[in-house]
Amino acid sequence: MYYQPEVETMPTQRLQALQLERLQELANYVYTHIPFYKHSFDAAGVTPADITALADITKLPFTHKQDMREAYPFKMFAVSQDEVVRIHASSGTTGRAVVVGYTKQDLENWGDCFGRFLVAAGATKSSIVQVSYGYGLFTGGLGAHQGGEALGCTVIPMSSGNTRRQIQFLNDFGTDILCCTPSYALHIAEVAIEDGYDPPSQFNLCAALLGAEPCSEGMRREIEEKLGVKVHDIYGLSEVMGPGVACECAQQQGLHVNEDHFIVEIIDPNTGEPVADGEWGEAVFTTLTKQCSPLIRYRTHDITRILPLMCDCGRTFRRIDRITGRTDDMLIIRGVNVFPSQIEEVITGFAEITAQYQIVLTTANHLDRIELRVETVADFPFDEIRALESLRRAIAGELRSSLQVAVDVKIVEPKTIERSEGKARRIIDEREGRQS
Ligand code: DLL
Repeated sequence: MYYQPEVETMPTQRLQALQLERLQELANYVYTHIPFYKHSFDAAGVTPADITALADITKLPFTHKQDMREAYPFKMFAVSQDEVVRIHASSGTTGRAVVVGYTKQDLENWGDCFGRFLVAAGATKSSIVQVSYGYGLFTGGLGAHQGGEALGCTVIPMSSGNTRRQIQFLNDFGTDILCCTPSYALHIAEVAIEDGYDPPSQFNLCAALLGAEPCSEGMRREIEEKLGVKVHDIYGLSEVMGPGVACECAQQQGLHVNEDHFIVEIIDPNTGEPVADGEWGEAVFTTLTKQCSPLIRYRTHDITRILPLMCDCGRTFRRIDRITGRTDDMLIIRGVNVFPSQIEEVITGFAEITAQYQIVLTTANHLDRIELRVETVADFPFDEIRALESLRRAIAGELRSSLQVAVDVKIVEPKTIERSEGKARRIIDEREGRQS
């Protein structure tokens, strides 16, 4: 039921005392080991000694992705090179790569954090865990891998891709737990069904730990039905740890943050001020135990909120709601703010189309134009113009009434939208002067 019960169910007061102790140590540690933090604390007029209560965290300056980029490659490392045993890095397609280092202890903590997720999803030592996140500089593959090994599971290091082989192993090895992105899980399910499998009755899967991208409730239900699994949303980011930051328990009502390792704050992204529990805002993380790449108040740009009530599962770690999107993903369609995940939620309500979609942004007469491409399920009568037109109108109408947005809907033939083996590319930005 728990991987580390004494920690995961720690009474709130004790947990907060532990967090404060660790935060004070961390403030000292970064101030004396990372010049960037010495400068930023000095510029903000704050010293480590000013942290006397957890609420004092707001006195500390934020860390931004740009700060990490400027520190490329190793200027934010707090330990000497002989203590660094692993490096991960972001792809760097939109700028310099963000490089994050790990000591042996960092890797051990990471394994424990992910081990907790596996146990929350029902895994035991005898489980077979198929890791179909990409291995490499991306944290998904190796992060899930060491969680499985920490728990003592049998880990299959599949990485992403080679979908038919994935399916063969799911079937032949009797995999219990699948770890990959939601869009890849859906793709695996579709290909398996196309190849004549009935996953719920033929596969032994009981849970899937899916994350690295948003997944609407509609998409979650579709994956659960098609694969016959319970889907647990898992959240993390390379800068903070990788997968290991927060995960849903069996209740599937919000993601428990590993609060002995991280402090989560929710702020108003415009003012930087904290918002009340239950209010939506940007998640900000402080790492409490990282040795190589510790971070103070890292701005994630991910939108979520704290769920104020205690969870029935007995874990005392607070929960964040599922990430609805990123502040930089928000589309403004004729003045209305909308996240791709909200569009996904609406379209997954239509049985005639799949959960695969793309949002194409173009410029027409100096105005943004938004086209939503969706594809029909294989048995939809695609050649019947009237059926197609009435479906198109129904989708556009539902988007208008639920989200108040007017979107051009284009229905395309089955299997024509690009499938993803990692994070899905949902937005194609072809607006003048931009590229995605
Ligand atoms: O995606 C780490 C990860 C791997 C998490 C595997 C979960 C599973 P990055 O590539 O640095 O790291 O991307 C981090 O992905 O800031 C979010 O915008 C998004 N993201 C991650 N998990 C979720 C999720 C990994 N469960 C960025 N729901 C984050 C929605 C997510 N978005």
